[in-house]
Amino acid sequence: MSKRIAYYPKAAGGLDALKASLVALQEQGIVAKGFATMRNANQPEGFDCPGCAWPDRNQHSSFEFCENGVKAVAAEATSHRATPALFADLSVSALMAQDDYTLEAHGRLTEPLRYDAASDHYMPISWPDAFALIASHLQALPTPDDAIFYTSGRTSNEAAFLYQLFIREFGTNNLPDCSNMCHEPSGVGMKPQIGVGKGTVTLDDFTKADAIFIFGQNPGTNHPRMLGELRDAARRGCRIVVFNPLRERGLERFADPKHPLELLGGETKLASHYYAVRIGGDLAAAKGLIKAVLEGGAQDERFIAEHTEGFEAFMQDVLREPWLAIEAASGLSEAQLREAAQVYIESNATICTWGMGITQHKHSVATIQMLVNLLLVRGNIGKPGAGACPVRGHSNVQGDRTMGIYEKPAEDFLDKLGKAFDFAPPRKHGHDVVAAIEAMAREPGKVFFAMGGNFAAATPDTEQTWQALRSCALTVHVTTKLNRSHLVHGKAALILPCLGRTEIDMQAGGPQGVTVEDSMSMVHISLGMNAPASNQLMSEPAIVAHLAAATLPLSKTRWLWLVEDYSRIRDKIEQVVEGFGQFNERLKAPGGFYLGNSARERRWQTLNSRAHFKTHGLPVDESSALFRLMTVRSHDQYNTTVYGMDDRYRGVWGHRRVCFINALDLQRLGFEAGQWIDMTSVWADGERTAKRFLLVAYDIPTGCLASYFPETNALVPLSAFADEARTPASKSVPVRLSLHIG
Ligand SMILES: Nc1nc2c(c(=O)[nH]1)N[C@H]1C(S)=C(S)[C@@H](COP(=O)(O)OP(=O)(O)OC[C@H]3O[C@@H](n4cnc5c(=O)[nH]c(N)nc54)[C@H](O)[C@@H]3O)O[C@H]1N2
Ligand SMILES: Nc1nc2c(c(=O)[nH]1)N[C@H]1C(S)=C(S)[C@@H](COP(=O)(O)OP(=O)(O)OC[C@H]3O[C@@H](n4cnc5c(=O)[nH]c(N)nc54)[C@H](O)[C@@H]3O)O[C@H]1N2
Ligand SMILES: [Mo]
Repeated sequence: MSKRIAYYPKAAGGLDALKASLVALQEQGIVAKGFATMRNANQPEGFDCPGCAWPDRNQHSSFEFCENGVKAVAAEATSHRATPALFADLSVSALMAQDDYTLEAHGRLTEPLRYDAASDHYMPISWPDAFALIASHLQALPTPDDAIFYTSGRTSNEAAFLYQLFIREFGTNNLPDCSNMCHEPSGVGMKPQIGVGKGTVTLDDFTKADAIFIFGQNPGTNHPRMLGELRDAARRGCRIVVFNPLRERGLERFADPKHPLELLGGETKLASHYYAVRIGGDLAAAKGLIKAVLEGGAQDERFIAEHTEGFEAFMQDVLREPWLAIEAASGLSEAQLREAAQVYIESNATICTWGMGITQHKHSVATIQMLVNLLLVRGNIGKPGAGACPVRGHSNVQGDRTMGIYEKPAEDFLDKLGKAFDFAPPRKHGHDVVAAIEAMAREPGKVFFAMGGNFAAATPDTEQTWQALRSCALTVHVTTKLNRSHLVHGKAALILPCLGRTEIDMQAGGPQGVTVEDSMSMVHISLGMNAPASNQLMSEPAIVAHLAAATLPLSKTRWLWLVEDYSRIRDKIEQVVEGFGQFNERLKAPGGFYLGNSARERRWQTLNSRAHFKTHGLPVDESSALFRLMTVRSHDQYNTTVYGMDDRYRGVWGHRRVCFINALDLQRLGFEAGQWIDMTSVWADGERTAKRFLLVAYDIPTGCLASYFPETNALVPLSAFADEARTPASKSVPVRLSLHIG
């Protein structure tokens, strides 16, 4: 393994992105199939890329190249298989000793598997026996609330809708999902403020904005197709203003692999202004921007008077906030903030985008509300080229929520669901991710069921989460590939292998398509085209239907009939979910249809039909003696799926256990780059340590550290989460460092 850690001088994208894609296809043994498959990614007649939730341009005809999209597709279309022979060969303890990269590299699972405690091996089980086993466990629970049903965000609308229906007919709202760890604060913050919890912009707005402000997001790695929009925007003179503790290569310069000249070395400068805000400093930074706007009298008086509420009190609070306090909390100078505010003032239409750098903090809801305040103060919601753009992660995480994957469902949604399927849905709110872990740890004997994802690795407080999962009576994972969660199992355990997006989903009524909703509320169809990885795979909707039929003998829902033809499921969705009228019909339009957004039309669905300014003080930093660690993604991973050991744009090769630190901090500690350290997080309930990380001197503000997740999840205390939204605060872990011994 190479130990080289070096600066990466080039623009993001370019030839290196093409090379990396080819390597990904080679590693999966699918060069020819890979190219054929990629031609169908994000095409009107193709499948929706499982990579991320960034939208596609309507009816585009040319192949939209995306390196990390290729990796995501290649990982699914791989030629490698994890067959029962692998599990006969390796016990669960033996597999446990392998790292995440190796587990992933075993390839696609081919048959349902049951854990055999006597031998500590997974063994094949038939689908009917698997369903019967789950049904008997569920039926034996003292109350339906003893079951927990997790969802990751790749699950299609059809599967998600059936899944939540099954769970609610079974009798619980215990529906934690990956959103709880992701953009939950965006919805929680925006809903009371502007009446919607989703982004208010469409792709078209990116072609009209005068300025785009990007907070806490790394699109070069996580939403590479966004770089194409930023490139075009920069080229027509739109100003791109970035707030990020790290100088992310993908936000600085981009060479679009679709343009031959750029492949040969031409490139576009993206960010016109880059501010290395300190970790957790964005609320203060946004408040500083607003203060500069107000001091210059540059607010949009007309919009404020016509559409908003609470401006006077808000303005007084902002004007009272001392610049010194803003500077200390943001890590940026008054001059820097005034400079950024000037860009904002000169722009007639501004978009604000944000990602995990904003949501995964204790004060994330307040920060998001301050970003929305920033937009409102100059009327930047509900006009072309302007608006709020929380950039979602998983390709259908937004759609899953729309379909009812939510532990706190609206009464109105439950009313309609109960009416459409003739049953009485449970009304008591269920567990989110953090509460689910607490409940499993507190009360042994539960059933944990996961529709995708990697709960054991993605969640905080690894030790406590693992203990929680291990105290379950049964754990079940519907999945495409082997991951850590299948090995950290309950007394009984099942792995149920399913079809992926890229594969043909054949049901009694012929090949089926599924639908997804992207980050900008476009709903469209996704049609697989590859032969399934094994002839024993079932689709997610079919798995839910068979499980429901086995578990709920008295259900009035015609489960198996519904999955013969998914348009039947869509007819039901139409009856229950707002905005899906004539669902099947409207899907026929190439590129699908737009769900609409009331705030975009300046209809404020709040209690008094106005948009609200929300006043917030600066967060208090209680642990200034410690470092603040942000746990981020490398360029070679998809959440907990590790594709490789490099992080090209940050110049890291061959390592994942690294800790980025400012050279001044190294000096202060008397440490040197290249030394191995342990990180210990300090929290009210005690200390947690993760061992053996390589120090890398990096351009990051002093007092701030960065490292990759999931390796660092052991450090995130379960009770460290966002106020109101309860999203783990995995971007501000208070830690100290010590030299690693041994
Ligand atoms: N290839 C690939 N694509 C992905 C994923 C993946 O893992 N791999 N994951 C998907 C998912 S589920 C999601 S949610 C998205 C995630 O996409 P991002 O939101 O880009 O996620 P992170 O890598 O966690 O990066 C967060 C960024 O925020 C910055 N940051 C951290 N703390 C702060 C802060 O306090 N303030 C500011 N201003 N910035 C901060 C970091 O330096 C980093 O640049 O991507 C999706 N797409
Ligand atoms: N410390 C720290 N922790 C974090 C984050 C962070 O930034 N820092 N980010 C958080 C975020 S934003 C998110 S969204 C969560 C992600 O949490 P999860 O969604 O739970 O995790 P993933 O790694 O995306 O799940 C990957 C697994 O999904 C399965 N899979 C892939 N495709 C399919 C499919 O089509 N169907 C099914 N059934 N299964 C499939 C495969 O088994 C694969 O191993 O992690 C969170 N955890
Ligand atoms: Mo996410």
